[in-house]
Amino acid sequence: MSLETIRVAPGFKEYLPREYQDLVDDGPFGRERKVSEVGSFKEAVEEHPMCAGCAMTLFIRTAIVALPSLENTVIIGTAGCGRLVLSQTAVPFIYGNYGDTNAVASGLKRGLAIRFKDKPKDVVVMAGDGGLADIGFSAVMHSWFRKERFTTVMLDNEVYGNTGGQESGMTQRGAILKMAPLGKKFEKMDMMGLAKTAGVAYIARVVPTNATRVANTIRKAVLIAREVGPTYVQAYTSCNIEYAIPTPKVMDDARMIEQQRYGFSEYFTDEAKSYWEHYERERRQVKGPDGESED
Ligand SMILES: Cc1ncc(C[n+]2csc(CCOP(=O)(O)OP(=O)(O)O)c2C)c(N)n1
Ligand code: SF4
Repeated sequence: MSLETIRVAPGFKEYLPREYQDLVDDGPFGRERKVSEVGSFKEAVEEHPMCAGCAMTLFIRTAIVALPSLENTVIIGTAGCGRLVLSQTAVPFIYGNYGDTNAVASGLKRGLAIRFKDKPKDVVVMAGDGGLADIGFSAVMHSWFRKERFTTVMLDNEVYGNTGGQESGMTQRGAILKMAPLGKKFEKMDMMGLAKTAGVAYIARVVPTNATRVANTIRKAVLIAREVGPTYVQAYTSCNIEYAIPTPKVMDDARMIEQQRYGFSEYFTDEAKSYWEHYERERRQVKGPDGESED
């Protein structure tokens, strides 16, 4: 989406509906948004048909608001629960075939770099653990080895949620699911370790218990991908349906899993680290001491 598509011709604004005026004046485009603003504008994510209480929705909503440049971002998703929200956001969305996301993103990112030489266009893959660690595994790994400059976000609910509860490579060993009634026999895949081996520039693991942290992680991942190389964010986005987590307890589960085995962690290559330190120094000079985060 280009800002040009919402800009109003001089003299016409007062004749437009109030909500269109709001979109131009206070909408999410053309400026940095804070997570505390979620709910004060509706155009980033309006509505979605996901299950009540689904933590994946919460994560995606925060991640979309945190994108450094909404109007210059394309999201690639695929089959799986996440696309039910992703296809309803105000960010252009491409529905890749299941397993193809990182191949589609590679071509798109390269094409955008040729077409828009002077304007950064960000590409972000957001897909489930089945889509990325199982069926799309090869395309993910090769995009990382090729150092493609886009961000891969895994919505890790540790199950195939959309198809009713099959185990994925990211399911914990021993987990019993509707379609894995004997319990998973193998360990959860170490995708963060594989990302490191493949030379991914920035790798982070996060749980949506702290919206500011999610936002800062996504922003960092997208900006580092823009300038340095591939980035990977692995987010625990529990499936309350397949793991039978009572809706009011979804965040209790998230906090417990975070404490037990999914604590926030991040890794930078040397190049990514020095780029990020430079970025934060510059930003502090413009915005003051708190420039790098919303805390
Ligand atoms: C090539 C292909 N194989 C299988 C499917 C069927 N399918 C749709 S969604 C899905 C599982 C989604 O699981 P995951 O990627 O973990 O996302 P979640 O729904 O858990 O968020 C599968 C196997 C498909 N759409 N295309
Ligand atoms: S099936 Fe699970 S992951 Fe999918 S929308 Fe429902 S709670 Fe969320």
